[in-house]
Amino acid sequence: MTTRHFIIATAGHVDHGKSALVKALTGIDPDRLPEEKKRQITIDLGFAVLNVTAPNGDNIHAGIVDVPGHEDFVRNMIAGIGSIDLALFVVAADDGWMPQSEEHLQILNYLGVQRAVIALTKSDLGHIDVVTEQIRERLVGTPFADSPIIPTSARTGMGVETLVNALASQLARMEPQRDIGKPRLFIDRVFTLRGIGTVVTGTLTGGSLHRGQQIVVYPTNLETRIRSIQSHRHELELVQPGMRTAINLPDLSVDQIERGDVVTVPGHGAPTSTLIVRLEKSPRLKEDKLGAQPLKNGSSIYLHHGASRVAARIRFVENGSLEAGTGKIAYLKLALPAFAFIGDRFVVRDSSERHTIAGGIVLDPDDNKESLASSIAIDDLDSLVHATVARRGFARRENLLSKSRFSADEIAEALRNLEENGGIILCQHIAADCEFWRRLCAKAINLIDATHKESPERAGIDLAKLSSEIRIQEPELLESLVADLCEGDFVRKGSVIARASHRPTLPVGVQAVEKRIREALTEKPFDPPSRKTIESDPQARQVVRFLIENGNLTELAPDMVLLRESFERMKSQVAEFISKNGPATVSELRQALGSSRRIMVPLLERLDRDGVTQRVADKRTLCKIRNL
Ligand SMILES: Nc1nc2c(ncn2[C@@H]2O[C@H](COP(=O)(O)OP(=O)(O)OP(=O)(O)O)[C@@H](O)[C@H]2O)c(=O)[nH]1
Ligand SMILES: [Mg+2]
Repeated sequence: MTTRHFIIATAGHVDHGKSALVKALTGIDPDRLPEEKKRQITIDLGFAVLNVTAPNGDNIHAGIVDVPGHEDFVRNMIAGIGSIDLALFVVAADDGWMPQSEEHLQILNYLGVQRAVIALTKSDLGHIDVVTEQIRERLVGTPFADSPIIPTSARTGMGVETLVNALASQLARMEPQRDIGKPRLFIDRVFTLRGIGTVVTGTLTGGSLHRGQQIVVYPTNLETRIRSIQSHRHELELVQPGMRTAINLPDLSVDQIERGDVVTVPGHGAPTSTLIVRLEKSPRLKEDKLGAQPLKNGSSIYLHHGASRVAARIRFVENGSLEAGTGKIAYLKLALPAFAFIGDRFVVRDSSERHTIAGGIVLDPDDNKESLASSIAIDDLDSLVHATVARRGFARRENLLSKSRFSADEIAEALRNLEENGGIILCQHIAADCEFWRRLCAKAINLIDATHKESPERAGIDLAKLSSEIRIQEPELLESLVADLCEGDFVRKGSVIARASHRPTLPVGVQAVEKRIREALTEKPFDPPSRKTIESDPQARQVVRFLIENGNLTELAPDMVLLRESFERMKSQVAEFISKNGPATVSELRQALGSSRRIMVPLLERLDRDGVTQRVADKRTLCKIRNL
């Protein structure tokens, strides 16, 4: 027998009997604050748990979040319903549809809640038929249009069992929240327990968390370890998506964390302060109602995302304002960074926090201007992946769409699909749009060929030059490009890439220059003139470089070159001298070889590096194992 986890949240106007109903369902009074008891009103979120058996025999474990209905506490209400599966929508039979019935319904719609069970509470006080009809009418056109409406009374117990069955049959038809390996716990409570320390609670989504796990709290970026985990007071090793979760973070103090912060695991990107979103204003907002006025460009608002509430400013991509019943793409500039994923839904309230004025969905939490150009199909993973890769032509595979509601495996599979269909190419750490890649390769090939033509004496083009010429800034992109070219007709030699068929040759007509250089270096082979002297003109410079690249000359220092034979001879003479006479100074070796200090110092340094000689005080000895 399996246990499936879900989260239910209440919703509905103040005093309509939400908390009393939760108590009737679960035996738990969700109003826990003294102030709530005194005023007989819910102020902040309350919690309870309901275990039911699905028609197929499965255990269903439902965490219940009881929200306040009073208009002053809508902010708390939204914090509680960020990641719920089912709404327990409450309307009192003696009062009917009221302003927060409407506001809560719109909030649930903005957040994309698809299922509800409607409880017609206080049915002992009458008007069941009239109010049922009124509710049906109000639900037309919403996802709850066909939701069951169950008359209940917390006072007499009427309908409570029917309600439990209705909740069970709704949940039985639902899939538990997905585990995509990207846990996010939007913190809705922070407190400290004596002897235990800081505890945070929230509804877990996106992935599991386990005891001892390394986590990070955003936006503060505090890293710590989970000491212990509870769900509804039970100590657990592991919590899964869709579970009410309390975790003990003893290394953090309560004042380092607040409601709205997010617990997640490192490696899935960072919070950001500009979101690209699609804003929607409910068609239900009638002109005569407050909060119905068109939302103006530049408005200051409050964004409710997860359990957080953050001040933000709206900038529409195309000017104008947002009318009820329409949607628009906008930037949201946040006062504090949010850890939002593509596809996250949110609610917008006005700056005085009196009205819910809009809602929406995150299209791009990373403020890529290119995201605005196309209409982004964020629910279709293949299109989303292709659009993300095509945006800049390429993307690193590793962190592609890390802030999305898809798992790393699903994203990798989408990449493979797209590669098979010829939409993108995958090369090492990079995924690239085919057209972009074709052009990039063509540019690189042109450049390599041009270099071979202009400088046939050179081994090829330096990779640093190649990347700056074709404006590649990311080392991974260059690596992948080189790897791809080298699969074909190109080879990499150290920091140079060339056509495999390329053989460096000096241009005809410079043989005389080469001869002159060789003569200059042969005259006094162990004490040749400086490179500057030899490279008297551009042609000579070209020849010297060619001879170095082809191993005919040895570069001792930037301004010092020797014929390779001279270098080899000097090396063996140094070794011979020391083995015959013991450790020798620079000056002794200089005299013995008939060289100069100018040459001898860099020569010996080179021999030290090559493991031939070793410096001991001011003398050179031979290395035990010599690289002769
Ligand atoms: N007659 C009758 N009274 C009820 C019933 N359910 C709740 N009440 C009463 O209605 C009042 C409000 O109930 P609550 O459960 O606190 O209402 P609420 O919706 O949680 O209120 P807020 O959380 O403040 O929005 C209390 O005095 C309850 O005793 C019911 O089924 N019948
Ligand atoms: Mg209440």
